Amino acid sequence: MTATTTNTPTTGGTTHEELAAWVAEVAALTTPDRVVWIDGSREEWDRLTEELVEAGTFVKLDKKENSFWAASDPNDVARVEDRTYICSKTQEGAGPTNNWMDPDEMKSTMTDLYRGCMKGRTMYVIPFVMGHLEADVPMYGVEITDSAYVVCSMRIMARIGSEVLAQMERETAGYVKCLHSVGAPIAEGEQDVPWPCSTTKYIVHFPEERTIWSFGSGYGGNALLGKKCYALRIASAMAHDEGWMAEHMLILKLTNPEGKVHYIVAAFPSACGKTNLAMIEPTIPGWKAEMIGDDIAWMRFRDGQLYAVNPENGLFGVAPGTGHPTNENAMHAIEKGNSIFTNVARTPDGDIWWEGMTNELPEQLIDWHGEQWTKADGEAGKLAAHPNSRFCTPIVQCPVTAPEFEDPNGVPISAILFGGRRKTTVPLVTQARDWDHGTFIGSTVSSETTAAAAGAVGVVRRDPMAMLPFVGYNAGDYLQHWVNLGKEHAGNMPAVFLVNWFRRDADGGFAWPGFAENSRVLKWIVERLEGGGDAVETPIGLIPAEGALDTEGLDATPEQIEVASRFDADEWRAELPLIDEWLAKFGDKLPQELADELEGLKQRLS
Ligand code: OXD
Ligand code: MN
Repeated sequence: MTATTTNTPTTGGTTHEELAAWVAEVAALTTPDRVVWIDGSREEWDRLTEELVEAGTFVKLDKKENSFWAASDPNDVARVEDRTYICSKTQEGAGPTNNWMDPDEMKSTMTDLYRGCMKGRTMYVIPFVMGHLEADVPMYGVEITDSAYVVCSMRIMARIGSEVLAQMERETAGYVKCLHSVGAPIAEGEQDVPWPCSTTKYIVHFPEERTIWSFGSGYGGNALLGKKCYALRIASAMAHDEGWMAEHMLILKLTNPEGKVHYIVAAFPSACGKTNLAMIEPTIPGWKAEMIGDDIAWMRFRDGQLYAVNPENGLFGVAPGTGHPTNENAMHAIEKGNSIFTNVARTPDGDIWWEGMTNELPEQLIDWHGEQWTKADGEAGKLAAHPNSRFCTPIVQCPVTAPEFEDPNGVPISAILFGGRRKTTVPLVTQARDWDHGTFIGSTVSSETTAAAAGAVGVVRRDPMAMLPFVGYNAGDYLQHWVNLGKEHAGNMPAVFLVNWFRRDADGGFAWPGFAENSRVLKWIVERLEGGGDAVETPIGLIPAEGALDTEGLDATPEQIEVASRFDADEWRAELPLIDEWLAKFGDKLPQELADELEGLKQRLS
């Protein structure tokens, strides 16, 4: 794009010359009818939500204050990983797990797509910061978008608006350029649709330039560019260069009955219960859990210790499976309103519903397609909400949000948990022997796929550190970065654990009750951190010794607990070729330390 100015009618503006020039350049290319600088105020939210109601994108919910329902185009319901690119300067920079295209070629293709793409629309400019404005290094971004739905969602998910812009102006700050268009210009006389999008979709990252270009989708991680695109893909590249970590992890504060606090982070692939774990209500007496983050952790070393902050300001949770029986805290957060619900079902009296919200099916609903749905439909297996439907809610509304959420310096981390959704093989909990072993465990995390990404559901795929779709550079270099940090900060790295709540028993049911009962596993983990918690060595790491897990009052038979938590050498021997095949993908980028770990595992299992 060449720098040009534009005569497009504009509300707002900036003294940040470089930013002003970029905005003018984008406006000249995309030719919107008007440009609006977003101030982040309540008045602005009211105006935009009203406009979205008028446009048919939003339905105002009578039963939830200041809350709205939206349904996307049925072809725009999830992150599109096959359309997501890391356009590093070289293909090797993107590595074996990312789509790549030459950046110049991609820019040329997308510049053609962007030309005139905002015709008939408003172009919004959203100044935002991921993390805190008061951080030592504030992590600025500016998203240009032609979607008011994106503006409203970003106002929940990030800290946005005038205050951010004013600070950027004072500092003449650098920022991540995030360009988004739904890719649906409105021709003269043409009527807009409630959910504009395009059949051509590109979610593109230029990691060296810290730039994001997204086209064609209005949904979630494809469009709210502060989240996956910036806080994970671009931030992971920054973190690699600058010696920190940007991870797909929740942040949890645990307080034991003696009042001792531990902060842990946990990485799970999308839609594996991260939000539920982040808001867990322990079932064991005297224990307290509070949330600092539910999806992303940025971790930096301070005084030799690893500290985590949550760069986000909102929850963008998978709705189905979040409900009164499983996550009362999320329901309380939602109850307070100020939320956007996308692709969930509506009740006739203006509330929302999704599978798993209640044990009982409602009598009557309007499903996410806007069609009538009855209890009989539900009993016949017809879903009322899309499996990847979402609630978008301010994080501070959650009753278990810890005060430390507001601390720009974050919290010191004592343990990292990895998890996935596995019917077999992976025990309830395993502790890694040391950092390299923990990195090896993280690099081989596997899970059955879910609806969070487009594609088949239920297929086992490797998802290193739950970052497969989110590493913004060569995943071999990413693993090496983990290994290197362990060497650089030897003795100060968190302990690493692998968990699996999803193992099945002989009847095919879940062997472990999961949800709040996972607090029993957290208790053992904290005991291990404090030098207690009996464990036995196995070839895959340390697992709880018999009787070491607190199972008092647990509604599970001893056989089920055994099935959930046992190490099975045969299952692991069957797993080895799969791990072999996975790590072979990295070729000579596979860190030697991880190759050695694999060799060690093979020997211990032989
Ligand atoms: C998410 C995801 O939206 O991981 O958090 O897909
Ligand atoms: Mn996620």
